[in-house]
Amino acid sequence: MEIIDLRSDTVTQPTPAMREAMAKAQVGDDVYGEDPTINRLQEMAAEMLGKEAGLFIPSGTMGNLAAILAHCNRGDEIILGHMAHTFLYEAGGIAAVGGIHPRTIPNQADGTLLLDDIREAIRPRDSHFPITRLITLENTHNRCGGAVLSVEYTQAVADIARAHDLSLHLDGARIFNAAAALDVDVVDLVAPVDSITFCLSKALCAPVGSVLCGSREFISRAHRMRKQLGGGMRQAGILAAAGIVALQEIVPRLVEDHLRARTLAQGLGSVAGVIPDTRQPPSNMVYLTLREDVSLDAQAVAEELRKHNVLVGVVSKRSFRLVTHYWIDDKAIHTAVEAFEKVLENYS
Ligand code: TLP
Repeated sequence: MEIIDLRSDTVTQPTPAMREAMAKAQVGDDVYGEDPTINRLQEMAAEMLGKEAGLFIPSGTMGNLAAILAHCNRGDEIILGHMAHTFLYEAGGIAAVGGIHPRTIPNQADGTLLLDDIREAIRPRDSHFPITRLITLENTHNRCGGAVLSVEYTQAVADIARAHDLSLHLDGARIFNAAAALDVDVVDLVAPVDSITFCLSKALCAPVGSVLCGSREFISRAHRMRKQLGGGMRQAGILAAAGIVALQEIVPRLVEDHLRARTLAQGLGSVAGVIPDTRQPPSNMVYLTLREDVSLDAQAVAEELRKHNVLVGVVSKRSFRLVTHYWIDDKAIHTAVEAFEKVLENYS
């Protein structure tokens, strides 16, 4: 029986075209800069994002960490949202490894940080305080429902950064989803930021990897950080080959996942017992909450759904995240909604 795995887009398996490209990939030692497939992926990624250079990195977590280490010195402070992936889900790496002080300010429901909150969080130069060095945004914003930050908003934050001599990093794990949702050129969306990490291994279906992009000078600093973190790989062109296919073949179809997320939210909106956060999810994520009269908690509902071969992410005691991706078709959406109906009819 086919499993419908909506826990994340990280669960995506490589496509047949990716497996073929991986099998045929030309490889070399990337620590010597001699892997032609990695070099090609890095050039393609940088060009697609309008940045000078790119760096293939094993994961999104390491991409953000290498970027932040390349921007900051020990004891510096970065400003980021309290719901940022880097703050919540990256094992405290910036503090543990980098000695970097996270200054969180509230994320709004739409994933933004209030511009006044950012301005207020910037420290005056005074020896009592850490030095504010960097602002980090996330687009799309995972814990804010897959929310999408606009070009104008990103530019407004960049203007503040410039005015205070700070840098701006973007956790753009799903930046191509953001560009598809806004129907804008991704180059315009990331033009205001100094650095961006995006992931090949989420909505883009590749098995491994992220690419960090920025100026040539920044990437050469990040290259050293990647090495320090143990992320220098050897014949990893086998992985980069899948990334190239992802950029060529998966990026153009992401809007399909967003349409299916809407169909899913609308379907779940008619199921007694759950309330989708919105029936118009901004990208490929559907967040929903159990109604108060449902006697099971989210974990128990997830276990019941598993019996119907539907896997969902449990976010809290009474809420879920469902993520659409390449391997979720219309039939899977229908089956998932039916499974929620069957499970909840007995408990609400
Ligand atoms: N997100 C994962 C989990 O860690 C929550 C998921 O299932 O969504 N930035 C963002 C915005 C992310 O969503 C993730 C992964 C990362 C960075 C980290 O990427 P990896 O897992 O490659 O280290």
